[in-house]
Amino acid sequence: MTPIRPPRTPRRAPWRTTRPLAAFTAAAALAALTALAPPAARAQDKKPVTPSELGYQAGSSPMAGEPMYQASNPKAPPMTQAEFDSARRIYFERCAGCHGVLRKGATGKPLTPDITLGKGTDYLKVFIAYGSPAGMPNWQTSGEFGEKEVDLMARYIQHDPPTPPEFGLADMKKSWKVIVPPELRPKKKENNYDISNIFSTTLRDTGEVALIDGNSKQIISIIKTGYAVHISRLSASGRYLFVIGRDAKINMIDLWMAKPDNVAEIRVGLEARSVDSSKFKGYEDKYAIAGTYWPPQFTIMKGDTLEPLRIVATRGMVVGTQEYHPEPRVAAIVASHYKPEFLVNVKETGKTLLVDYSDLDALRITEIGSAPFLHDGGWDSTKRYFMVAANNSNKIAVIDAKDGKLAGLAEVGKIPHPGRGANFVHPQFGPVWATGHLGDETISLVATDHKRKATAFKQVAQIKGQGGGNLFIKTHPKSHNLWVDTPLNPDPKISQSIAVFDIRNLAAGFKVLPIAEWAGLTDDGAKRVVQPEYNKAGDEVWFAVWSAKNKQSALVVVDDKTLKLKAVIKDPRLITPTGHFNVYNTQHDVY
Ligand code: DHE
Repeated sequence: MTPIRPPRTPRRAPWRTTRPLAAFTAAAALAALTALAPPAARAQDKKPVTPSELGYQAGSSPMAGEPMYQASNPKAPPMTQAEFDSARRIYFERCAGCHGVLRKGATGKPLTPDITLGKGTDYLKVFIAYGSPAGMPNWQTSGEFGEKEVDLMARYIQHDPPTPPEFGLADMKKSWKVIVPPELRPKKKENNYDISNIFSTTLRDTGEVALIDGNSKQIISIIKTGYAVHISRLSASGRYLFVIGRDAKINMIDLWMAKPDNVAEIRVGLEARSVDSSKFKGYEDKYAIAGTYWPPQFTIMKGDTLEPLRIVATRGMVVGTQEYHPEPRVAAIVASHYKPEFLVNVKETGKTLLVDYSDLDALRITEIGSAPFLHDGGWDSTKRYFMVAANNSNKIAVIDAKDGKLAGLAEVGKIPHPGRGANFVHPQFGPVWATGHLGDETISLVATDHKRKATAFKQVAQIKGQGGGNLFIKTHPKSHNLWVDTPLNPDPKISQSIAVFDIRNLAAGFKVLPIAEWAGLTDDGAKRVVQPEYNKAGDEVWFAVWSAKNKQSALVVVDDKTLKLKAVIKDPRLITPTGHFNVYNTQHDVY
């Protein structure tokens, strides 16, 4: 399953049975749905949830295949080991993204036995079958589950949640491989590529990255990486490329080799999304860091070999409520330019950890609470302020990396999703950083000049884009264009095109470029246009046209000045391209 597929779209699952929903009537469903949630939650349930928001959050977890201990609750309806294993697999593939690994609740509601046992099997079956206005998919009526699976899941969630295994130093070391030791690596660049203009393109469903020469637009090589690879980041020197998969596997690629390839790899957990490397003066390329969704922790590694050095758990108290959270996942990580620190954003607790790596034996961590759930973000133009989306709170938290404190908490639109955001100088408000939103069509501009006290770190303007379902937004210091994608919008016209604004006259609205159409793909299907990314010179913009695994995809390159098509890159090896990362811009945090 692709994580962004709207769950309400019927699709035949491998475990699906075809028997009709005999036992439930719509009236029974309604009664059960109304009664399941406590009154406060019911009020909140009225908030409409778009399929895009839902599908995006409810990504499949790679932990479905992990063996886990079956803890039977004697009060829960019995299950055989085979039933338990099958339900657990479905849970991790379909439910964990929203309800959490330990079922303590995240975007979805908690499903622990203290809540579910009192409801009973019949009751839960109705909920699973029909879904809820709060966003629970209608698993049976959409055709995703058969009656058998609904019954299985209703029984499963009354048992104690199985806990996936921890993943400590010994496990990491078992997975760690130094493929080419530092002393055997090139002493100088051994290829003729302009490596600062290489793009690392995620090939999501094949677990690979394509390295593409930004100048010739030719594929240099396709490199095997982790499962459902997520992002690429560069070392401070620009020599090493770090790629992380959803399965928490990190690949370290040496761009100096005659043909760039993996020189080290490691797994730092069972599920992950973020990786970076130290950038402060004197520590360039010295350390790498990766955060994991499971176990909830981050790991600091040697920058040239990925040898794991320090593992730090992120379990702890949630900001505000100060309740314990057992699985706060690590979201975006960035390396500070002001201090020898990593900024580690912890999703569920709503905290940014400033991790001082100058002494790994006496690790100092400054904890800054803002709001849940911290997800993605980027630097302001001065690289002093890290702007991170608290997506469940509709806020942007501004972390001051120089003074080590929260500089502001800006109210923005519904479910901000900036990627790394976009910095430009607004004709009226001065320097601003912009984010789009998954949940609405607005683009929020947050002022970042601390000297303009009245507006600093507040939303100063909102502009309207094509629609909701935005994931990434981009500009470049040399450009006056602002590019806004909408790959999760349910309307194919919108998900297959891009909006471009002229920053000098935002009030004039946007132009729409039909990127997917320009790609000239003949297959039908999704063709989502995703993630604008500039080349090093800042004069062309690259987009992925992301089709299904068995359909043709492409990369489309647009001339930033003329807004005309410049190139289409097609190759049978470009399967499910999603993100693409220009070496220079990623290395220097240019966006
Ligand atoms: Fe991402 C960044 C998590 C789904 C493409 N994604 C991130 C980051 C996090 C994250 C925490 C920030 C990393 C950092 O900066 O260190 N993404 C998640 C999820 O939990 C989620 C919602 C569901 C899931 O199961 O993974 C999710 N992400 C997606 C997608 O469906 C996308 C579009 C395609 C894919 O690869 O699955 C996708 N995410 C990306 C990209 C970035 C990213 C391209 C980097 C953006 C950048 O400009 O840096």
